[in-house]
Amino acid sequence: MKSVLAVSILLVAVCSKELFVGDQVLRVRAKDDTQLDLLRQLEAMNHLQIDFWRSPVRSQLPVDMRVPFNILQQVKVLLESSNIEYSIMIEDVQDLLDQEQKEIKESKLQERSSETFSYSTYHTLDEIYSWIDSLEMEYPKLVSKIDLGQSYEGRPIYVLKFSTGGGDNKPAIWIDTGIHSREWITQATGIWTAKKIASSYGADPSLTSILDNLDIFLEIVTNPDGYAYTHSTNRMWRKTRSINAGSSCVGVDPNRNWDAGFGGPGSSSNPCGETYHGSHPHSEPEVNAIVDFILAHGNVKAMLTIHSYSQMLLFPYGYTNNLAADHEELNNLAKKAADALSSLHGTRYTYGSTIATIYQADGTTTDWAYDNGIKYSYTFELRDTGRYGFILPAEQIIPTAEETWLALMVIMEHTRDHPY
Ligand code: BHK
Ligand code: ZN
Repeated sequence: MKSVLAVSILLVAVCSKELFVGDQVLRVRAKDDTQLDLLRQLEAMNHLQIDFWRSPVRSQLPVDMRVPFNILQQVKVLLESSNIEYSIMIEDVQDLLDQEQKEIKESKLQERSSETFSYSTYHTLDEIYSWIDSLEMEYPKLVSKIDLGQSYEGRPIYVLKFSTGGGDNKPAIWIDTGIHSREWITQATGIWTAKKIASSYGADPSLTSILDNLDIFLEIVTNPDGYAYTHSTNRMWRKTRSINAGSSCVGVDPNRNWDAGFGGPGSSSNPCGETYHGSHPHSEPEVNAIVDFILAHGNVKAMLTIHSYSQMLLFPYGYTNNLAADHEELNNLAKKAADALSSLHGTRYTYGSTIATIYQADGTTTDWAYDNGIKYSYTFELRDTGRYGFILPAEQIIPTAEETWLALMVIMEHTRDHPY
């Protein structure tokens, strides 16, 4: 009996998941700078554990905050007494997560009985990694898996290469999903997109001509440690899982860790912050692996990094108000891509430079790519605009991936037709 007890205590210690019972996501609108300042102060109080899904940056933009149950009443009283308007976007975060898990279990049963892989459910890291192997086996002439090295915790980092041959330095398009681990719709979209690319070659004339001229690299799980952690322990984990010297807070924001305006005001210097930039540029092995790969490749023409949520298409710059030299072209292409995307299900995207459209953000993927000569450099923020936020129901995976594909195709076609 004693050992049974010991084992169960151990299991609880090892496997216990963070619960979000009674947590709510509040949508807040600051009417002026005073109200904005108050929200900013709340964000700076890391110990409160308020999770800002969308940060307070300017008074017009909505702020989404997941407020832990234990301080919910105080936060509401504070907002009300400061005349700050809010609405409840998610009544109970844990309810949504329970539904998500229930749906995953049901899909697993389905997958087992039909011996098929479901594109309309969320998968674990191990499932994605075995699926990658099966894709490579199904399309051996077109698809190969590249090992980019190891994550901080020692997990392999894989990139899929789609190539019709022509040497190692054929012009290329880079796509990554899941650099922020909790943005589950993005890894799921990455899986669907990989299958779409593989199955469209020779069937879809436009994709065929893209692949005849360019290689495509697709990294589906760009933050494997974080992704594993969202399944095992904390569904809301965004950052990497590296240990920070001198702090008990874990992780670096991999979208603030790039060597482009690194460490400026559009990132946090506090290891406990959700936008912590890390100790130095490319400190995170997950970022450094991509940097090394892309610089060694030397002929990447487009870099598309996929996040959620907000329904936006963003391009440089994030770290400066200076317009990119190619601002006009990037803006026109963004409009074309957003129009194509909305043509399928009516999903509306806003687009523009990062700093003008959301906020100053330093050390981002998109700015690094652009400053390193990759002209077609975009960040996607997929569905939705906050109804479900990071907990997007799985029934939206395929519609999201389908509409995103139309925008990706517009950008890839333009890249093909505008060699530089
Ligand atoms: C997008 C593009 C470039 C810089 C920042 C962003 C917003 C993104 C972020 O890194 O803060 C928001 C986010 O993850 C949620 O997807
Ligand atoms: Zn993100």
